[in-house]
Amino acid sequence: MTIIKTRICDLLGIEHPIFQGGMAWVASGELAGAVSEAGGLGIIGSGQAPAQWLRQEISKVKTLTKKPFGVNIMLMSPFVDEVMQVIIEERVPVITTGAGNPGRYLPALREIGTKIIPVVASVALAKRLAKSGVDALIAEGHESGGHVGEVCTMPLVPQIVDAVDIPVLAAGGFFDGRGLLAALALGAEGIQMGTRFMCAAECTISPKIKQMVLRAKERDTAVAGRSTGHPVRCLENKLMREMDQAEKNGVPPEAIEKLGVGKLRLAMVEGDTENGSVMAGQIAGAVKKIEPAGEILADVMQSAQREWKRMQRFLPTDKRQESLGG
Ligand code: TUI
Repeated sequence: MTIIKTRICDLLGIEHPIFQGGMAWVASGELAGAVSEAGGLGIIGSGQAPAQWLRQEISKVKTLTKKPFGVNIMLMSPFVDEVMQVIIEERVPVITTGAGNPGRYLPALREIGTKIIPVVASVALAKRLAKSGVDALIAEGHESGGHVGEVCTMPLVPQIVDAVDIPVLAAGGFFDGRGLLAALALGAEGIQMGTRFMCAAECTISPKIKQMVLRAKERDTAVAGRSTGHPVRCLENKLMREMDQAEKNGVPPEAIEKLGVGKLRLAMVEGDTENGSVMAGQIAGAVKKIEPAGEILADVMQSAQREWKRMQRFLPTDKRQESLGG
């Protein structure tokens, strides 16, 4: 059994330092429960869903596992206050946040002992949040799916690691144990994967979207909506071409924003691969099969072991330490 223990494992009481991204309209209780039960951190993506939906998904997770799990709060959601209320009532052990600054919610969460792990895309916000007492950070690079910052994972992670004292996880472009070891080498203490978990057997999205991810190559994503101030990375399709054309034609940002409304649900739930917003990261090209979440986690850990062993070849024989096992 491959063992990699970081401060994240101790902080949260999880076996492997691997988070499943809290993807809106993708990461339901079923997926989160399976990931947590297998030793990672499963995260429900609350997106723009109302509080009632979240309450139901939290109870689903609680039937699937007794282990820690998380909820992602999308800070642009109109329901963010009521979602926060549910998190407090249900005493959710871990929250991650995205698409904004969670500053004003920190005191209430700290009071109930919830671990707070914001997703950040810049050193400036990482520093500000570390000062305000969050437990860890996720540094998310431009390779990621969905709402993205400008800086790629490789330069972002070490700069955030150097700027703060709390544990940092890396997100954006991760798929297997090679990436996990690379993230550790950059100073991170774990990784978050989204795109690979879209193709987990327990993931409840439309099978048509899973097939689209399985067919995707490394150049098949693009970023749209830069003029709106919150660009999103998706697989190329008709909607993406329309948004691109609208931006080139100088259509005002509010109108471009409108083109995207309701389109994430249209893709993930209805399975509309052409008119929906198929948010996915550049690593989509590496995802080749649908498999249970537990097998994804096992594969990441086993491939980390293989890669660790391979890298030992760069050392003189008497300096080799070939096993990550315990
Ligand atoms: O949040 C994400 N990824 C997302 S959210 C989402 S749902 C959505 N739907 C329509 C439009 C926009 C989003 C899909 N994917 N990742 C975490 C993340 N947060 N990446 C970047 C950021 C971020 C960006 C700016 C965090 C903070 C920030 O600055 C806010 C501030 O006030 O400084």
